[in-house]
Amino acid sequence: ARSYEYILTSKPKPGVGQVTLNRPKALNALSTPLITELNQALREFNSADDVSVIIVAGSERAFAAGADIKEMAPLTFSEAYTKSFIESWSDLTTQVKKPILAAVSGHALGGGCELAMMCDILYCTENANFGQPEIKLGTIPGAGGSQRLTRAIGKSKAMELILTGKSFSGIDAEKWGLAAKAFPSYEALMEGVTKTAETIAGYSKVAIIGAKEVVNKSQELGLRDGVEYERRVFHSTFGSQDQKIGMKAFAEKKKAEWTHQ
Ligand code: CO8
Repeated sequence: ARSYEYILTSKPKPGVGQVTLNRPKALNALSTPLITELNQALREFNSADDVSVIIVAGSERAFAAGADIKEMAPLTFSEAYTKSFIESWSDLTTQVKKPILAAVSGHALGGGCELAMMCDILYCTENANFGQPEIKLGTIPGAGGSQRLTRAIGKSKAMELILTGKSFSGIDAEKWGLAAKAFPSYEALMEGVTKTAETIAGYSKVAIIGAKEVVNKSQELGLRDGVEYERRVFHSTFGSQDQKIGMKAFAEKKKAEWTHQ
């Protein structure tokens, strides 16, 4: 595998690629070089035939403590605007077709919280520390936090969190529906996320990618257009080999052997 400075990559299970943010001295603060490496690793997993699902994790202490404040501090408006500062962070949501599971332990603040919310399934520990504290720095969320947090937990709560900069726990994140599940420990989190990734990777890649695509469309389209979009993709699955294989295996009471075609 390629070697990176700020991230680690691994394949913990068949069909599963993992990126672990690894800049411990800065609590995984998301500097431009780190994001560049993350995007590179995600692109490689996205095109790798032996990967169906991707995990993005941090350390036990920090998923990511935000954008790199020291890098941002001297940035001028014209630099930020003309160079589209932060835009490449969204590569995760625009370039990667395979599901991405976030494993959040410790701090997920500012851009760290936003990165976790860009992922397709968010798992965390009960005492994970989420928040959008940008207001304390004289700025506002810049990587989708105001949009994704509001869609996930509703306007009043999101407004309160973004205007006060207060953090919230993994228990809250689960209760409010931001996280799919909060686990009691870091070990349980990593075991749980890996197990879900393995389950998903056991299905047809064609169906996995279709399912992710249609669920994400629900965030963009109105209900009528969304349902129609879903139906078109559903229809198109009948053009795959795996739909035939899956339904034949069911009728014969056998395990489906996917071709991913
Ligand atoms: N950027 C750069 N360095 C950081 C960051 C960060 N976001 N977070 C932590 N670090 C560094 C610290 O400076 C420290 O370095 P050093 O040892 O050299 O002093 C090291 O990591 C360890 O941190 P602490 O000593 O502070 O550790 P504590 O356990 O005492 O505290 C906290 C942990 C509470 C997480 C604390 O570090 C903290 O408050 N960090 C900043 C959190 C924050 O405000 N994040 C939001 C940043 S803004 C943002 O993400 C905007 C994203 C959207 C982009 C919009 C652009 C306009």
